Amino acid sequence: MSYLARVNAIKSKPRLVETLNYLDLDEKYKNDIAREIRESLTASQKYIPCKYFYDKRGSKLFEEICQLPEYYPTRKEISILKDIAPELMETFAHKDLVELGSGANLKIRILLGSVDESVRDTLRYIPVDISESAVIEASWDLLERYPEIKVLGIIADFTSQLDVIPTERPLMFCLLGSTIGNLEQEEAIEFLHSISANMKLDDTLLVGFDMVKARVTMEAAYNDNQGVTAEFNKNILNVLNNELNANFDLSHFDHVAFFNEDHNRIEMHLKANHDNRVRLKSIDLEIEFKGGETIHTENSRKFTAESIKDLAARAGLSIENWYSDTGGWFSLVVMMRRR
Ligand code: AVJ
Repeated sequence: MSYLARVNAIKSKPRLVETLNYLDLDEKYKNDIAREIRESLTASQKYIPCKYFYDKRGSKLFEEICQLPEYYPTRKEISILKDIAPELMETFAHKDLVELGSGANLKIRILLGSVDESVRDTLRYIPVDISESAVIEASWDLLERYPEIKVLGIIADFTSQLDVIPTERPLMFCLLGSTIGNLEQEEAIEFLHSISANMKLDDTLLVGFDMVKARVTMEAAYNDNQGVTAEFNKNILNVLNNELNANFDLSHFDHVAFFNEDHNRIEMHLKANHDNRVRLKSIDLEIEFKGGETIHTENSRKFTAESIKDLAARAGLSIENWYSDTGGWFSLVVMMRRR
């Protein structure tokens, strides 16, 4: 079914969906992107905030990345989730499952699939994502599988719009896929802090962390043989072409990804392969690129047990449970608000 058909199908089935909300953040989004891109492309190290990867095509490409043989994080996280789902969901009746940066709903399906239909009947799933297509398709797909569940889809930038999430019911926040790794240390602390400020004492927060491991393994995950990650990276220029009426020529930029040891992070860049000039018509901006110059498009931080404990402590969270695969490549950590 086409995307639009799905949207209409959902709208015509209010019985299935308590409220599938489309928060009208369009205006705000337009202001944000104009302001942010003006600032980011005129900085001395040019950059583009990585949330702009996720238009419809970008979200699809990321789904493809998750299937790549080199991209281990999704597979590792899913294998851990399968093991721990029954334990995590044991006392979950009548709660909300809030997924920040939901994308596709594969992981949530593992959690929901581990409980009885009678329990699912009492649950509500709240996917929060900046990508409208991701929220709608994930919600629709979930409702097809589990018509008894309630879904409240929220299209929002969860790093700055946490306040739009209803928190009156008991809940578990999920921040999976090492999404937290996109934030710098101070941003991550502040973000986790704001989540904990929205948590009641019995609420939980499940966070997925990709761990530091052999450099070759990490670098291969961001330099796949089929070039899907390269396409994903370059697509961010398409997003600017579409949103800001820009004229980036994608063939003028090359995908670069490497592990930066000083910061324990994979960095992705787009490297100009010769001098070129780009015009962003909507914001009346012209940018020059020297051959070899890069646009920094993403940080994906990798963690250690120490750095996770430090992060939780500084965000006012206590660690309740810790789950890893046998190789220690990925960790799922259950946190609660510190009393
Ligand atoms: C969705 C942010 C967790 O950092 O690994 C995948 C995004 N970028 N390949 C990650 C991503 C390049 C991904 N996160």
